[in-house]
This record gives sequence, C-alpha cells and structure tokens, in this order.
Amino acid sequence: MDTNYENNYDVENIWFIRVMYGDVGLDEEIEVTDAQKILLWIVQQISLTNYQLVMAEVSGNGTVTAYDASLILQYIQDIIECFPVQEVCPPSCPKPVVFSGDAEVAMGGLLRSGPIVRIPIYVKNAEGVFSAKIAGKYDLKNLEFIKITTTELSKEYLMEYNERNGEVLIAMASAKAVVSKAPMAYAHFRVIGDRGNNDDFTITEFQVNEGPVFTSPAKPVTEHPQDFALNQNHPNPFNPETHISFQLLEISGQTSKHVTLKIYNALGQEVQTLMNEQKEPGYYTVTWDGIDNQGCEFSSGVYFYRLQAENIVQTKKMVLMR
Ligand SMILES: [Ca+2]
Ligand SMILES: [Ca+2]
Repeated sequence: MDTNYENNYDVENIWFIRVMYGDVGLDEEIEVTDAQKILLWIVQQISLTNYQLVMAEVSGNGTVTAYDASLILQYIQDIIECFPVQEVCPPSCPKPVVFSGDAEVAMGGLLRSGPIVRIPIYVKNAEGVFSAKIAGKYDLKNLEFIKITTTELSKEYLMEYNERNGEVLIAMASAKAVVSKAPMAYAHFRVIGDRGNNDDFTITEFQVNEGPVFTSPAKPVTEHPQDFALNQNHPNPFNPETHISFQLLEISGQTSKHVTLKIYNALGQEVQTLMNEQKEPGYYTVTWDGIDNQGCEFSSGVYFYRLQAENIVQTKKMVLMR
C-alpha cells in the first residue's frame, strides 16, 4: 500500500499533503466505490472536486476516463501494484497495448417482447476492452427509457448510466478485459409510438479504454477530409518501419498551415511527434521507425497516427508487429 503514496512538500508555507492516487472518495482507502465515483462522474450523476479528479486520474494520460476506474479495480484485485501516473511505477518504455481492433458501436436487431424492447449495444471487433464510455440518443416520441443492463459478456463490469431528455450516457469498467464479440450492454425501452425501429435509438459517441473518442459509426470526431487527405500507412502491419503520407489541400486565402503529426498508443497516450511545423499545400510522406526519443522500441500492437492542420483533425490506425 505504501507504494501508492507520494509526498508533496511546500517549504515556504510548511504544508504537507499525502496524495493517495485512486482514493477518489478521499477516505484513505482504495475501494470499489472509488472506481464507481469515476463512472458516476462520467455519466454526470455526481460532481467531483478538482482534488478528487487529480486522485481519479491514475492512468497518467491527463484526463479522467472509465479506464481510470478500471485501473482502480485492477489495483484492488492485485492485478497491478501501482498506478501508471506514479513516478515509481512506469517503466521507461511504453506499456503493452490493451486495445486493438476496429471499435464501433452498432445497433443490433430490435428485440421485441410485448411493448418492451431490449436493444443490444456492441463495441465491434475490440480486444482488450477494460472500459467503455458510450453515449446515445433516442426518439422520445417512440420510446420511453427504462434502464441499461449489463450482458453475459459484461456481467463482471461495474456500470453506471444516466438518462436525460432522450440522451443516454453509459460508463463501464472492469479489472479484466474482454474481447467484444457480443453485446456490451442492453438498453431497455417501452415502445410508446406506433412502432419502434432501429433508428429510434442511435449511438452518438464512444470510447474504449483511453483510445480516441469516436462518433458512430466509427468516425473519429472532428473529421474534415475536405481540408486534407490522410492516407493509410504502408506497409501495414509493419516492422520495423512504415510510411505515412498525406496531402494538404489548398484552401483559398490560406497558403500554409501549421501541421502536427503525432503517434498515440492504444490507451490514447501521445507517444511521439513526427511533425510540428508550418507546411505549404502539397504531398508529404513521413517515415516512422517505431523507436522513441530514448531509443526504446515501441512494443507490438495498435497505434494511431493523428494529423492536425490548424483545427482540422484526422486519425488512422496502424499495427506494429515485432
Ligand atoms: Ca476511497
Ligand atoms: Ca486517465
């Protein structure tokens, strides 16, 4: 337990705080309710103070997500001994990835039982699902919300949800990852309109672990391909290196753009910057050798490359196989 303490000193004001990462409830114990508080906060059921949010951010990626709740559950079950955010914890090279596959939330068929329908929610083709955040909206004219439940696949998950004015928020986390080949959750509705159909409930946004936030179906948010074209890397999968090419398009009145090309691991953590400069319209190719700035080889797994030109962003996935 002692490894979970980090001490902060302020010599001038002579104050001393014991920081206990993972203790979101601030009662000096790390327990399931701490993970639950994160999920409740994500679905906007409770608010947390800034200090509690600092205790909740145990993954070290700078944002509080359901994956932080998963890490707390892993800690409670002795699967991990400390949290990645702690300086004593992370090794110098990136950790193995925990998420791969084309995550996408899709509506299953509409299952009817009388006027009550149970709609399955999938995260397709995702391996290593420790946590998920899913947002959806439904037609208030046709459906009356009843509840969200876990499924056979997700029965070990801690899950919280919230419903407000036709919008549903779900946050779920588990100490052990699943391969998502079956529904992750069921949404239960009463059909109040003439009939229910698949358009009555749609997924608007989802995130697996601390990977990119996608809007359904499987489109990264703020994707504007009209401003540039980001191509799939080649070769892919690759070892030891791959080429990423993109075309910066000419936009009237603007000759050059500030462009960044960054690599993220499957947890959504930025691991390398390949480009960060002003660029004229044209074709560009960048080579990534899978080696970080300290000379460590990145481990096998899924990575994302993210191109940003001004406020336009596009993300694609690639696979490193050592
Ligand atoms: Ca606690
Ligand atoms: Ca986090």
